[in-house]
Amino acid sequence: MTASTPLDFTPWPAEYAQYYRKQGYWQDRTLFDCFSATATQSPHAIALVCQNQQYTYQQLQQKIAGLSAGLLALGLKPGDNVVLQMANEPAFYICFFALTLKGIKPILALPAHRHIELSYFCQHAAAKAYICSDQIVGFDSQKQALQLLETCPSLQFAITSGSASHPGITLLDTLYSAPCYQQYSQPGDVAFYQLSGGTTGTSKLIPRTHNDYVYSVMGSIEICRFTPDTNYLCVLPVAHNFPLSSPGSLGVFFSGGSVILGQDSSPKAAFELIERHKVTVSALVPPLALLWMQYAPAAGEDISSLQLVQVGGAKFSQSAAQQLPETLNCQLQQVFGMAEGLVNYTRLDDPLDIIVSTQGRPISPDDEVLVVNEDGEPVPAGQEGQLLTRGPYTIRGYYRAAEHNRRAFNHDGFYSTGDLVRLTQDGNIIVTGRDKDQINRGGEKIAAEEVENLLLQHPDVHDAALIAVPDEFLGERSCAIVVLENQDTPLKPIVLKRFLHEKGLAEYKIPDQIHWITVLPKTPVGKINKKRLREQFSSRQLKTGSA
Ligand code: OOB
Repeated sequence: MTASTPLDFTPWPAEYAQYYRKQGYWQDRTLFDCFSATATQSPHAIALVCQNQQYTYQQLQQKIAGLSAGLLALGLKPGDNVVLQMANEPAFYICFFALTLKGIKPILALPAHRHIELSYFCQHAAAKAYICSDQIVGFDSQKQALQLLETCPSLQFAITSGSASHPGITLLDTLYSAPCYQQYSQPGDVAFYQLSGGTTGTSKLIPRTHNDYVYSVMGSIEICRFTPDTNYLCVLPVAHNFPLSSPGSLGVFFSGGSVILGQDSSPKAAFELIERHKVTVSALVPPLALLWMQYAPAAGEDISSLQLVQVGGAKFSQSAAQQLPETLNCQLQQVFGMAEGLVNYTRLDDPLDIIVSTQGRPISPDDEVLVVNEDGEPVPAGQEGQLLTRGPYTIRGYYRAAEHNRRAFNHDGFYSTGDLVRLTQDGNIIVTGRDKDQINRGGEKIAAEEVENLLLQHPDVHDAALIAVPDEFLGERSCAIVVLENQDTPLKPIVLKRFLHEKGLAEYKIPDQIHWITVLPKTPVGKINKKRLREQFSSRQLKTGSA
């Protein structure tokens, strides 16, 4: 009932699967098995705190099993796909475990996703339900749900965690039934889908199995030394791979600590939670780390419980990395990971110069890391090249993306990350750049092609290119270079921004600045010469009139 077709999921070759089991990486336990192990061992320990709500492991486990029964009673079945879009609230974890327990596969949308992204996920995966939060700031998720029900034929249910709903939308709270612990998912099955940052079109769906994900979490727990004493503050979006699994909230649940959920990542709000809940560890993207560091010296809150701050998702500058331990009076760990699998960490006992100048090394001794030149040949340590990887928790293919898979995976099953890196003599990775058409806006990934295609739909746009330009705070911001149909008729950048917004594009993908050009420079083979554009526009400031 839960078997996936080859189109949906590219399994690891049998000899690899066998090897990963033999090595003890794949332990044939489901995500819920791991949660339950903690609930059995420490039923009364606090698993989760959010505002004035608090759950012990036992309470959370009962909620999960109760909801899982209700989801089946509603009409969802093992093997179904659903889109799960939640803010940082306890219902996310309850839904996540309840769905995966019953072999129903959530697609982990981010709170920032809007109609374009959500309708694509629903349609591409023939999703049967859309489950959303009522608490996504500035977003009417119920209106969105009704719109999805209208436009996506596969969608049968829209469910909200809110307390009042439009007709046609089910309240999550009404679904809880008597707990049912029967599992409908095997450890080797796809448990859920993460989303790729994307390079072409909309994000790809990343099928993660119980076995591979549990291993990545367990390996991370060991490296980051999560214990029952860990109080983990989650302020990044709950569903993102970093705060979910590196070791993230799942790492806390599998090791018996407490997750403190924050809705506001700004330093004041976060520091109050750190003080109140004696937070020991948190995960941040670089711009947020910078904000915390700016605020810390004059902060009135006591953050002395903080032992470790993890920074990842985008390159953290060496100078900021150097200052963080002293400024926040805790240890720094750099995390270089990807939703497709591979996660690298600097180790807690690494010398400081490695922690500040590298992005660490893989979780597993059997993560294979290749750095190759443009011909696919390995380059010596110290030399820059493209990073390819293969291993016990790195996927072998995206969901329903045969053509893209041929480009993203080589014939030996290595995933081509699109990152440019250099390996140090001792095996640490330094991220030096990128060979994919993507903008990394402070950890949020934007596929240039997706935005370009939408810009081209505007009747006044003749040609368009989206590039990354340096930004002091975000690392990179996005800049659209546009050729107008009629160059004598000026257009205001705001018109194009509004156009993209009205199309239903996530806000973070809307270009930070827009410039006009008479013709886009081309390479000898006729592709847009983005390198030239970056050189030309990198020093342009954000100013009125340009954006
Ligand atoms: C994490 O996952 P994704 O899927 O949102 O993005 C992956 C990409 C990487 O391929 C790389 O281009 C970039 O984000 N990246 C970094 C980085 N961490 C991620 N680039 C430079 N330095 C870093 N430290 O972003 C993610 C997943 C799990 C753990 C941490 C991050």
